[in-house]
Amino acid sequence: MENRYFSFNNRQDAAGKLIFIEGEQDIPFAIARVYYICDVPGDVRRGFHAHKTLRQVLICAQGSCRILLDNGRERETVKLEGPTRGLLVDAGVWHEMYDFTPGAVLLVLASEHYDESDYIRDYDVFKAYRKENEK
Ligand code: T46
Repeated sequence: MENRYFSFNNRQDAAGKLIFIEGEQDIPFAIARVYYICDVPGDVRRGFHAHKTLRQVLICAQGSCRILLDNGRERETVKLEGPTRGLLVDAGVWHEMYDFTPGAVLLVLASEHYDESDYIRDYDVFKAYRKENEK
């Protein structure tokens, strides 16, 4: 499975670190929405869905977590750590997020506004959707 990673610009000096990300320049889409996930207990798994059209870049701005990615044929687990590293989760990829360290903050840049009808939350439906769309 070919995952796409980003390494974001940062300016660091004695006063700390500043990281900046520009839509359509540093990532391959315009940013329509930003959300972040925090206070996740270490034994909890989130996600369990794919999106039909939404593209997202995930950044573990604080701490670390693991992301399971599944394109319907292959599964892979990625460890996300550090505010300058981004992972593209493209449309049609089943994903789960887990192993959040205490205080971890998962920042998400999304290509679209929130739309529940874009979610596929059933794994069997996801498999059938992938099969149908690969024809
Ligand atoms: C994703 C992964 C990485 C909203 O009302 N607006 C929003 O923009 C979002 C993202 C969520 N919500 C609501 C929908 C649910 O009632 O917040 C609640 C929790 O969302 P969900 O259970 O989908 O959370 P996760 O962590 O399983 O998934 C989230 C995103 O929803 C999803 O798009 O790809 O993070």
